[in-house]
Amino acid sequence: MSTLIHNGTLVTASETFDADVLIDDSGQISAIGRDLSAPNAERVDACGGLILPGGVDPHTHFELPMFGTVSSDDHYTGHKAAAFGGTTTAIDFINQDYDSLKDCVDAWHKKAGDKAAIDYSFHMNIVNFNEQVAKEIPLLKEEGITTLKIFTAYNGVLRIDDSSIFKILRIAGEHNMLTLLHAENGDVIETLVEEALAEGHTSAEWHALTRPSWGAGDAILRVAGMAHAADASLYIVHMNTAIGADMLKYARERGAKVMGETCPPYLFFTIDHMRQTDGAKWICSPPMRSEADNLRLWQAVERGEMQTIATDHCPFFFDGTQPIDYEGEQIAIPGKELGVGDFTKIPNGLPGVGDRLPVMWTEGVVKGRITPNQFVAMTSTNPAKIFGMYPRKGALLPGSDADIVIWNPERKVKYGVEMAHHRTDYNLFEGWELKGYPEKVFLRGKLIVDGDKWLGERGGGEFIKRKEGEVL
Ligand code: DUC
Ligand code: ZN
Ligand code: ZN
Repeated sequence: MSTLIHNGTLVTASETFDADVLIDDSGQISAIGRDLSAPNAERVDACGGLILPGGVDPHTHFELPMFGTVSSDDHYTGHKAAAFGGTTTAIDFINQDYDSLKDCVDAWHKKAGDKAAIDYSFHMNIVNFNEQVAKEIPLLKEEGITTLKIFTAYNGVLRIDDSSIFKILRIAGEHNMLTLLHAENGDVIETLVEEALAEGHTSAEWHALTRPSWGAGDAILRVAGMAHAADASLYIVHMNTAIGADMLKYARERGAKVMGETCPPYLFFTIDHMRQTDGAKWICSPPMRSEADNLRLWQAVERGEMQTIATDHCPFFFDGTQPIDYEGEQIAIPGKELGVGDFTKIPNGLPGVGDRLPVMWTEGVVKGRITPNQFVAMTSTNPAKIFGMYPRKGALLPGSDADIVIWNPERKVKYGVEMAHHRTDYNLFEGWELKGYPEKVFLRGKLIVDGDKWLGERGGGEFIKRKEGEVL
């Protein structure tokens, strides 16, 4: 059965125009135009709202083991929350838990396959580098994985040395793969954490105080320099600092193929939130900074110095001893309470996959900081292009998957944990008045969210084999 969406205004990364969208029975867009005639199609009235390509979140961590617990959204619950917030594709990170990268990929498929409720893909973390891994990296492309992630922090766990980073960048450059960078200074962090604990500093804000913001700046510049020398492209994840934004701009102006991503919390919150009694709610890495950092990051978003807005969604309960109701079941998953009395034991990560579009629309578009087209570019089209899924994803074009959000720009909501659908017990935007919200969400032509109703299903998401991406 084909579907005709009418009475709406299309918003793409570059244009805004009134048109109908015809979706064929294979779930692809077959035509876009005014007053399309499709007598046999089911008609969906957009009620004068906006028609956007589904959001693409290139940075999530579902069911990620950490500090003796696990992030509390899995590939079903996290996908459901994403869909309610207008996101129809998410890219998760594979842990390098086995010697062979193929085994790591298979393990992540096993975790996600039966649960996925939106379309999805994976990046490969490289936390151990050797000859065998070097040989296997290009083979990931056959699996539809064209991106790697490396870390300059988490000494002894995730971090690799600069020589390995340079070699990985060279392999990636040679094979047109993109390397993602978690940029902090692991040695400085290790020293400061040791000292802080020895001096009895245990509260949440010490998580930020032991991770100085210049560490992001130095790591970005250093690795951008290596990427330039390796003729490779680089993408800085979860940018949280003014100095990082400055270094990104510096590197791009000098021809390095470097791109940047930020996440909504870094635009609004500061270390002062971590000083509150519930400060653990804001603990993630890299951490919240200052108002000056918030402002510089907004400036980078507004000016297009930053290419994407993702979430780094990695939720934990604030109090994992108290169950919440989730789809009629009582669920409690150990969370931030594990670090009461020791900030180094608080699981790192925040909820956000469902917050991204509604929060960025209100704070970005309604407040006049970005245009609706910039909003679509940063939350959907650019991630699809950078990560090799365009124009299948991130586009409203004939032949694109009909991942479509009917967006009601007039709908006002009081946002918070109840609306967000994340499987956790808190939301960072609790009580925020938002204007603009998804009304209906389609995944490959199938209606999966209708107002407050969930129509999606476990296993309804498809793995997207990605191609080489673009450098924006
Ligand atoms: N940072 C977090 O806070 N959580 C998961 C991974 C990461 O980089
Ligand atoms: Zn990271
Ligand atoms: Zn992350």
